[in-house]
Amino acid sequence: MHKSYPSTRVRPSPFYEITLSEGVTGFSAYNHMFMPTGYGDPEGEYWRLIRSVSMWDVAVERQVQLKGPDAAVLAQILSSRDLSNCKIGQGKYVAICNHDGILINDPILLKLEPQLFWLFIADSNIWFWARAIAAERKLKVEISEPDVSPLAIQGPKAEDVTAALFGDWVRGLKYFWFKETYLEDIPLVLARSGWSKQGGFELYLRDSGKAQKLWQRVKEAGQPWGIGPGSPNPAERIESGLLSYGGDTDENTNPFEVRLGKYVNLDLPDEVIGMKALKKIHQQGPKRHQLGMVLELPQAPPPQYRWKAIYKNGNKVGDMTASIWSWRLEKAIAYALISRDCQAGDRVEVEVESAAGLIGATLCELPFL
Ligand code: THG
Repeated sequence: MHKSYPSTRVRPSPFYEITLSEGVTGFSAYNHMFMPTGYGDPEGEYWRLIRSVSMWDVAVERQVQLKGPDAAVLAQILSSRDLSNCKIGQGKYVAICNHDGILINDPILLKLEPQLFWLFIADSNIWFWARAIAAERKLKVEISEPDVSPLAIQGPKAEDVTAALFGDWVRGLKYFWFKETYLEDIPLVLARSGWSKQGGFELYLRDSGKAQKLWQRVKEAGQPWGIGPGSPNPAERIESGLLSYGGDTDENTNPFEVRLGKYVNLDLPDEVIGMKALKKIHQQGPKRHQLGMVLELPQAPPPQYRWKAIYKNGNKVGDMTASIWSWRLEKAIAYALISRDCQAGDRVEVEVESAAGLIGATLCELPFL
């Protein structure tokens, strides 16, 4: 797939043209692609996701394909989660760390065959990383980017829409499990997955030439439930406690600091990258943790209210990494990456550029909802 693009700088999603015709109003850059971020009605798009069903072009969730006799070995060397019990047809949320135990991606890993894996990566280049590690460890594995583009269907009615398209068997699919299938002549992988806690599926389109047709079929099938275009939703994901790698993490963040400790298996062998460091970090105790924060702000925080210093009793104790207006809570909420000395219930202050200078906030446990 790499070679067929005009440039590596910005690569088009196969849904790009159709999102334009749907009235997309903004994009973000992710994995050298443009990801739609909205269709002009943030509150309407939020409630559609919470109350009915939304469809998202998330082709930016690019795959790194591992194929060959050592594919499973490489998948495990890259992941700090034990994959020995991962079945064919199953996906797992995994942490990829560097040699210092720092989080460098948090993909969903799919095991398609004994020697075939896809890593659905967040926004950092794991294609290079996997190739370098495979070469250094002399592994027999081919690393490539397949022609696979995710389209997400998310919301409480997502299951009805997906069942209308594929049949009632989809209702029995377990979380992160998937099945290779077709919609008419459109080759797909169908997974119960997605970056929201409202329930839903992801359709992994295996032929980018059929993107327009897939979008139209999903849109038609979703009409009875009021489907409409959307995008990964910043308010819902913060309410739900989902991590955004690169947004909520910095170059020193380890998985224990951002609530991924439950996906780290410290009994894995030291050949797993970062394992030695992770054991040490765990033993010494991570310095920071990720908490929620309710801001003393009666309106939506402006977009620049991210990566702002948090103070307690005049000392810097952490950073506010993201903030948003929650329409369900009717509060300005945020994520804090903050010293373990601070806990839920503590009152802190956030350094933002406003007439007030500092704004008050109260720490809380995640998720908010
Ligand atoms: N879908 C697919 N690939 C992806 C994403 C996606 N790759 C990049 C990015 N998003 C990966 N990040 C996440 C982060 C959290 C979750 C999924 C992808 C998630 N977490 C749940 C939680 O934290 O509660 C459940 C985790 C679990 O139970 O194992 O769903 O969206 N294809």
